[in-house]
Amino acid sequence: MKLIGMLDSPFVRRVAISMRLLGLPFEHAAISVFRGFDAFQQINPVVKAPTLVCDDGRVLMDSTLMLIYAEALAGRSLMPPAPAALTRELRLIGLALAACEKTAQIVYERGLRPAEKRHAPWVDRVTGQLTAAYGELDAELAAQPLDTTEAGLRQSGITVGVAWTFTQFMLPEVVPAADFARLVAHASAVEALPVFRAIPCDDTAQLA
Ligand SMILES: N[C@@H](CCC(=O)N[C@@H](CS)C(=O)NCC(=O)O)C(=O)O
Repeated sequence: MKLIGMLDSPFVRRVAISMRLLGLPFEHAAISVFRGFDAFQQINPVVKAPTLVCDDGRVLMDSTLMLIYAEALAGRSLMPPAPAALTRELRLIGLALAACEKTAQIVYERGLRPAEKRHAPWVDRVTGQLTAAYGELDAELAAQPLDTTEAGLRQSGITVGVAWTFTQFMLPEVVPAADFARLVAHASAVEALPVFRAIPCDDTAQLA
């Protein structure tokens, strides 16, 4: 299997960390959807990161769909099986993915759209959504912290940690760390784990 995409993309990074935790071997090609557009297009004409090239040659998109495949290959899941625990798990992952999406929208607005064409009400809307997602996540962690041991880590713990690190890497002034103490504590704990350290948020790239 080959995972394509830069590790400053939280979507790529959550797949890489999960596959490593699941014990699945894979190659990684750090190709940017922007600077490496032509090379990326040769592998996946849709140019979405992450892209997963499976051993049968099929090309998958969307991190959540890849994780379904990865878990089927590994024969085990990073999700809790019981419905009550699963709804919380899915809610946390959904909030973290929304935060990643909103962070990326602001990064794209700043990096790709000419200054004179930026639309402040849109940026304000997205910023409000981003802040709301992290507010909800911080409250969830205050009510019940997540397991941050490598043995006990679930998909929610991975995705929340990866999301927070991504936003702090890209937009620290938009989401002040001082306002989200539980998220800071969670991310600090998981980023210290060997599996997170082995797959760092790539600080050499500006845009995934
Ligand atoms: N829902 C997707 C989101 C993936 C995504 O938006 N990736 C960004 C990079 S962080 C991308 O491919 N951007 C280029 C584009 O959409 O044209 C997932 O979970 O994989």
